[in-house]
Amino acid sequence: MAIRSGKLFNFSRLAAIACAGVMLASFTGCNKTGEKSGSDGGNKADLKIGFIVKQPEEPWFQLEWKFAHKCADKYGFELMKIGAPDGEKALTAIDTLASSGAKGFVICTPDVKLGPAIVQKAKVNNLKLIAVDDRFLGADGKPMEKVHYLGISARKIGENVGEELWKEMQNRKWPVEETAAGMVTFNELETARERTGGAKDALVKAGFPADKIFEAPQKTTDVPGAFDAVNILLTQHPEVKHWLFFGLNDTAVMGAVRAAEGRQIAAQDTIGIGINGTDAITEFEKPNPTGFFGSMLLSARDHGYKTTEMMYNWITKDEEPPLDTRTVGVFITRDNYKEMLKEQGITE
Ligand code: FCA
Repeated sequence: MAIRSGKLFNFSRLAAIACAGVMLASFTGCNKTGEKSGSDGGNKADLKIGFIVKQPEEPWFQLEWKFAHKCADKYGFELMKIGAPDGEKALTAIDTLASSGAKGFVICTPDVKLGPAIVQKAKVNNLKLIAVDDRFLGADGKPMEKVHYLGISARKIGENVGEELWKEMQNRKWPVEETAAGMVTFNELETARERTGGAKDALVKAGFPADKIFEAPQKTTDVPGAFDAVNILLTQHPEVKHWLFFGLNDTAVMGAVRAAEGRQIAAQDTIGIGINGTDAITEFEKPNPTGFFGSMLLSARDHGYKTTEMMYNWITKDEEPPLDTRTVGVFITRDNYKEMLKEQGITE
């Protein structure tokens, strides 16, 4: 299932293709034309690198794969893309990679607590490993700082979300007394805690009352998970006229916005700001504005291409990547998203 189209791509179609692919086969690989390598002494076409993601149906992960694929195309190795929505599939995926002769893999794990098991499996199979997006947790519950990691500057990006929410609330001249914020949380994940915590702190710093920021814990990090969480919150607060929504990513905010719509809260009474900038596209493309106001567009190129390139250089040139690399985000709305997506190489 090669995702090669460089054209403006239809995320929902891609998602459907991905799901089908994931169900039909546990992994997909893309053969490259042979090219003799230098220092690794082998044929580059024989080199295999894995890229495992936790939610292959999410547009963000589609993009990571797309950029990882570009890296494989450039260097001429085989990329093995594997969707692993649960722990068992993630561990099996590593075995699959090992038995196929892969030399390393990049992974966004479905469960950060699997960190020690993944490290162990990689070690036994002599596979190099880079964690992307979600940092592993050790048995002591602390981040595994010795595992190479590339992720977002989660706190800073969260703070930007809070600042933009406040700015737009001022634009709309909403009185603080009539407004509340729905914070869709997923506290099991460090990067999620930092994002939502950063947004909350920035809102409070700007002057938003802390006691009007209500948590809506999502059980699953998808649209239904956020929808259910926010639906409960809206039932509890029928007095609120205007809502701000934020969460771990676009999906969380999309669920929140759908829940508000379900309760007949108008789009102009809702300001949702997500993170990823990927699921946001379908919202911005709707003819009439929805409550999904904006998103922090992350660099899928860095998360997909750069991690894969780091892995390639590590395997072929023994260049060890930095232990911790962080990426930034830029704010997009209906007004600038087309231009920003082009700038990021997401669309042409
Ligand atoms: C986490 C989220 C994704 C994306 C990524 C950078 O894995 O679940 O949606 O935001 O971090």
